[in-house]
Amino acid sequence: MSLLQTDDRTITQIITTHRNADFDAFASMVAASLIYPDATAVVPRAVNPNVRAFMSIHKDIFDYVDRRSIVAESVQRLIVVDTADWSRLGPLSVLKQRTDLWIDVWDHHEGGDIDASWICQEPIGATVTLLVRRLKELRKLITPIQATLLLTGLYEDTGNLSFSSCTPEDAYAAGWLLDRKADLSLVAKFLRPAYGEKQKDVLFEMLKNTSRMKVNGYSVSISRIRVEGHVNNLALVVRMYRDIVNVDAAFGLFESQQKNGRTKCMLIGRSDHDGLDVGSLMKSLGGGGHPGAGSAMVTGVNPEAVEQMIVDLIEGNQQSSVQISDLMSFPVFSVPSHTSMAEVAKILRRRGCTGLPVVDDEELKGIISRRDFKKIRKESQLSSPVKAFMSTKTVTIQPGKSPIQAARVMVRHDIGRLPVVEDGKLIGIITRSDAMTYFYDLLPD
Ligand SMILES: [Mn+2]
Repeated sequence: MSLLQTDDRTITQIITTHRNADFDAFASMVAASLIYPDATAVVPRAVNPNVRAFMSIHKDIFDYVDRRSIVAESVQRLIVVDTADWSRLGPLSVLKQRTDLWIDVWDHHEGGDIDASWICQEPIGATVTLLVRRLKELRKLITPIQATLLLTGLYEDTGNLSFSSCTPEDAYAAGWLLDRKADLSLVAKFLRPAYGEKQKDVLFEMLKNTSRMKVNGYSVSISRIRVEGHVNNLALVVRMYRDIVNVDAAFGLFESQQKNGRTKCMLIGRSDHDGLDVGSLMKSLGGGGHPGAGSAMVTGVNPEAVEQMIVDLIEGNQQSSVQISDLMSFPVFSVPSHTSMAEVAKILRRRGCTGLPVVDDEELKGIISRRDFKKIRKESQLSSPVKAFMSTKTVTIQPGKSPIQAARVMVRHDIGRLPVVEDGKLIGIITRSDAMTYFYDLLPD
């Protein structure tokens, strides 16, 4: 800890953040200390291992103290970054009792029970972005090292600006930090520290037991591993695992035996798919996180049950969202199977479409498309019924499936439209452009 703090100065203003501080939390403290020059940063004792590594290298650059240097009674102003929850502040939560305390909060999470005197709380990619906004307004000069640290926090919480929680302002903030000489190779180094022997062992163990499954159209891998003692950086291991196994979402379920004999499960998830929000999934299990990454600690539940809970939550996640039936077109224009090819050609031309479903008594018999006309060898065949030329191996989809699943089926079979079928009956059709409409949020209200 820094020795710059001398005993003759009473600390009256402090900046702090949540326990297990990540880069966004730590960098936000550093940014806050530029905004509040009279305040002293109090780093929680528990910080993430990669943040710890950063701090040990940069000891002399940032001025911070341990909470033991703080006399709670002398504090007049408390500045909290990256959380708005007393329970996440650790021992400093004793300040909750104080009624005369001025409290400033900077946070990008929802909710929290800190009754702030002043608050800046917005749903944005990183807390750092909120502080950069103020640094810009104040025209503060920051050093390349500070810019690098701030960018590391911003990149960590936005998945290098790729998570769906990332906003344009996060990207502009990143640009501003790059302008101030943030070093991208250092950012990458801090966010992806080298793997130690223990991490490698865990990763190899996970890869040995790899299993993949399909849950509501998502490829998912859940790996259960028994770990002895404490292993740092399991989140990195899970990220690496997801990259190698190449699934939409990977989960590591790390079991360890507690002193009282009960099993403790550390659950860490990584998602590379916008539709699968690992953070909200973990929230349902008592943890938290962001759309791309999250974790939860589950005790007293057997690991099989935790595995089943993950699967159920992913299934539930899909059901609550948009289904094919919300996007499909209906009624569907179709032709009966006795229609002549000449008639079909006319209809296709008139309607300007490339294919039509063939339906008898609401039942889908096949699909006729422009391509099928290539099968016609002589003029006289134009008077033959469509059933002789239509393709009967039609790919269909059920109304309860998701737009993502529809898009995947269309890509896999190289088709632009999918008949929506329920109990053998054609009830609608979904086209590639319907699916695109959904993905680009152009859905009508
Ligand atoms: Mn954050």
